[in-house]
Amino acid sequence: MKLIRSTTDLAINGAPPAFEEPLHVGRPIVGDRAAFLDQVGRILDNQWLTNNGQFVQEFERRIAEYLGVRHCVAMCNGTIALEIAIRALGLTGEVIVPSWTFIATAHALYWQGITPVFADIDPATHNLDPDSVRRMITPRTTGIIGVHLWGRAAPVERLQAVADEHGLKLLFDAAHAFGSTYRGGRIGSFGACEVLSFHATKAFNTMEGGAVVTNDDELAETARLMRNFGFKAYDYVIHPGTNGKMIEVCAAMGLANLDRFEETVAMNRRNHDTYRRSLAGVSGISLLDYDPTDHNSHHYVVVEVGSGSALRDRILAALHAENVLARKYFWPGCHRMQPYRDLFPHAGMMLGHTEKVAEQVLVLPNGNLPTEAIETISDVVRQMATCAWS
Ligand code: T4K
Repeated sequence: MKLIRSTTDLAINGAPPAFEEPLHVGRPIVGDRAAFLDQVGRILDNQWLTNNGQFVQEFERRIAEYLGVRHCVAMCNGTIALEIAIRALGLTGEVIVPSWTFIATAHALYWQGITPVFADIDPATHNLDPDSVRRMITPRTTGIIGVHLWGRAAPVERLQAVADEHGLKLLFDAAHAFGSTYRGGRIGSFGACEVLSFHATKAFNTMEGGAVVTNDDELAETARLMRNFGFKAYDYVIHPGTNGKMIEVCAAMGLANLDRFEETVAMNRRNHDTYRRSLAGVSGISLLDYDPTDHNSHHYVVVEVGSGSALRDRILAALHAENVLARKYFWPGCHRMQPYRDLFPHAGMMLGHTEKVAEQVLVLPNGNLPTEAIETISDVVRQMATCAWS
């Protein structure tokens, strides 16, 4: 990425863009490239490319050990892992989820004929509000999916209490939360199970990948069967299933990235500090805080723009003109996307915080960025915000 000018003039005013190449949110981190390439060579030599090969087994062992959980069942992506977890837990009817999440959380249910019912969030953390969850329970409700959004733990105990009171299953979409902790314990052991995504855009990636992690032996065994067509042994199928397997090359990428994960987190945290310093005191702009008492990969740089969508969208346009491809994840909220928009045309009335947050959020690039790039990005935000308020 080449910085081609400072931002005294904005590209939206006809100046050239600040960056020659686009800066992306979600640029993949490649850990130990040499180790990865070496492992790919071994995979080709082994002539064993998928179907529970030695790299997948080693990956599962290392992830389970890292998370302090009994089982890691690796999958081809986080969405299939969610679908398998939902099916393995026997969810039916309605399941309560936040609308303020990536669309996969809702689709994993709908794809299986289950209705996702959207509950509101706490605007301070962007995570599910257990009181709103309670209001959405009907006789058809069978479960709750909490999402640890931006890697910050959902209110685990309060959601568990709601689930217990009503005899519901609770699982967590931990797609953002690899390496996060909650009250000192690693995310991975909460609820009946937790589901990880190792997509290329995540802090820890296997290119494509995901996993169901759990301390429940029976659930893990069911998930293992389901990800491999229900095969128990050669020519012996004992369960309905699909193809959810992780391939060897993805596991090798994961192993190479796991060895460098703490470096990735340290880099993200430094970047976060730089953003915080650079954006300090800018009227109407605030960086969403991570809980300082818990560990977080600091992967997502989430800015909230105080005066709502008009200014947020102008800042976004200015950043895009500078070749900074900031995102407004997860605007407009799942409830405003199809098929849910038609299914629940009035859902917004129950989702006041979600609707407000969706108009405010801007996600900025993180990862392998020089300090000057972060300062330039922050300058663009500052100039646009200052113009708006003066
Ligand atoms: N639950 C939650 C809460 C999730 O956030 C996700 C996924 C899931 C479940 C499902 O897990 P997976 O089935 O995906 O494992 C991206 C990711 O595709 C998605 O994995 C992720 N969440 C979501 C938050 O972000 P898009 O539609 O924004 O992707 P896209 O193609 O626009 O790429 C994002 C940015 O990253 C772009 O600016 C380009 C850049 N990029 C992307 C890739 C793939 C690169 O620079 N290099 C790359 O290789 O969904």
